[in-house]
Amino acid sequence: MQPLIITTALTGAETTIDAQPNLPITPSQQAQTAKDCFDAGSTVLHLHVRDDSGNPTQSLERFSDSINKIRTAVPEIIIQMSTGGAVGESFENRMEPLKLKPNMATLNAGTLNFGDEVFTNAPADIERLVAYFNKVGVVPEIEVYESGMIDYVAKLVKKGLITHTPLHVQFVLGVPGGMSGKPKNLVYMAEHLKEEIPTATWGVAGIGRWQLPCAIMAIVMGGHVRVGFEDNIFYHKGIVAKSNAQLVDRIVRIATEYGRPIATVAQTKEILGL
Ligand code: KMH
Ligand code: ZN
Repeated sequence: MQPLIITTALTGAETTIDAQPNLPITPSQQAQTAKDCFDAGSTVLHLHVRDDSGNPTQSLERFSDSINKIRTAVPEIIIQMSTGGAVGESFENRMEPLKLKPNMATLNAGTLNFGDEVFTNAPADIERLVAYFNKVGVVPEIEVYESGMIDYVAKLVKKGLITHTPLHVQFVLGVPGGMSGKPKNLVYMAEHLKEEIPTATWGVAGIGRWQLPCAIMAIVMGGHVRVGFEDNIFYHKGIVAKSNAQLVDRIVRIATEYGRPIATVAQTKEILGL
């Protein structure tokens, strides 16, 4: 089995400081969190940023501030920028931070209900984004919320529009309105991906109460794991986690007990083709 890549989605766009008082918001807080999570064993940072009021933003300047501080604190960490942003953000704004040429960025593979809102990713916008990724030379991580999105991505691969190999797919399971993180769903998604894009690697971001069970399954199944306050704010039911690093620590302990090694930066780059 491949070494386990642990991604930390440290801030997100939806989590509030009221719900999770330890949410890193400022560039300095994000840099400290990046260092703590890297020291704990996480080699990839899934990055959203906030403005001074704590609201989600796709501002180039704010991304630049955060990335500069993160790079100073922990130069080795792989930064994966969000092009998903917050629900309702315009596609133009969502694409904006790619100008900073991150190591990697997310590419959301379709539209779904997202709580009471709609997270819109129209085919024309996705294909525009794919072309931009290719032009700027950013490696995509494909965010997939249900199985039809795998078929759509496979079509883009077959058409030669998505060219990066091995393609890395993140199953995001448990969004209210999307596919849940039940074990049978994850097994199905992994098998379906294998049929459609045999060379692809995958990770799973379980939302809310699905974070831990999905992570444990991925450790056993040979997938990779995403944890962090973007997806889940709790350590146990009703107990708010102390830090993102606490969630990383738990995954490292479980994987180590199971006998799956944690990926180093070099191994992460090799697996992701960075
Ligand atoms: N905030 C979600 C609506 C991504 O980062 O690419 C979308 C999201 C996906 O977080
Ligand atoms: Zn995100």
